[in-house]
Amino acid sequence: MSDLPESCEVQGLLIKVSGLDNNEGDERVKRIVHRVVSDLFKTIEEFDVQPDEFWAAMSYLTELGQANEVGLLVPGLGIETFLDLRTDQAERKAGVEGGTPRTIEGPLYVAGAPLSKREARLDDGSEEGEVLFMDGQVRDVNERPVAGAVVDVWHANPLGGYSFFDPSQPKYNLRRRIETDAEGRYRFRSVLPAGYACPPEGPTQKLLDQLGRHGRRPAHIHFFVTAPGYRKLTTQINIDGDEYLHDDFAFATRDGLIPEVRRSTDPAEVRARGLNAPFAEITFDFVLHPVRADVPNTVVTRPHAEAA
Ligand code: MBD
Ligand code: FE
Repeated sequence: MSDLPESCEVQGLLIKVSGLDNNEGDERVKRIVHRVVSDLFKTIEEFDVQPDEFWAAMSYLTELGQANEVGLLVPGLGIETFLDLRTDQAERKAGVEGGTPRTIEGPLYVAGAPLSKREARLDDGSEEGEVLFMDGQVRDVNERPVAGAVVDVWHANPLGGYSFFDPSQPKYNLRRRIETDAEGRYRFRSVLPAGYACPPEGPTQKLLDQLGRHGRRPAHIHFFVTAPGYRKLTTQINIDGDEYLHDDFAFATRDGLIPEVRRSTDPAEVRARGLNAPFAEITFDFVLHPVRADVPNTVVTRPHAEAA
């Protein structure tokens, strides 16, 4: 590898590129741009990247944005998990321990889902799939129930598609916000999701193919759990038994997030629920930390769609 990136000429170029020779602008942005562009120059040098390879990469980024898949490639490259690991580490350093593990938000949250007290039904009866009853309690790390917490839940349908992003689904299908009762309890009825697969013709899968990787996620259910005075929890549960449970392209599976799925096949129980086929039940409690002034908060600001 040549030392061109280290030469006076290129070092001077990098200083000017990142505005480090002027007194305007934002100091942090300048330093980060300097680092990122320097590292890119070194990468180009080390791999002897040719101009047409470089422009293929730029076309790729353009395509990624145009396909609205930036939020899909980020978890696929483990970057969203890395951000979580850094938050975990900051909490550990501050002695914030225990509680429900966090895991990534992913790109498919839609804000503004219908809000109800204590319980909800997430589907409108049009989904063909195994019925799921899920319930649990929101508590704090001192075992106290958290009344008035909001459990914001979203998941895919039995075909692996998310409402809004899959326009064939009803508005806010499989998306609800449920406020916990005086004992911190919530419950909902839904249908078991299937795992997600990256769009096979999209730019994310195109890169994964070149890495010899699949773009599949195990079946999962997402949650934001919030309550005044508590740190926001962003997490997911996985549906046990999925073949991708420990082979998630988005690296979101964590210990403590794989609850038991109870199967009810007893005809009397099935009838008592007003159903005509066996159903699944999951109980999962969420444990929150009280707010702390000395650790960065866990509310992540990022763009979210809102269903029209
Ligand atoms: C998903 O459903 C998801 O949760 C993530 C992280 C990436 C792609 C699809
Ligand atoms: Fe998801």
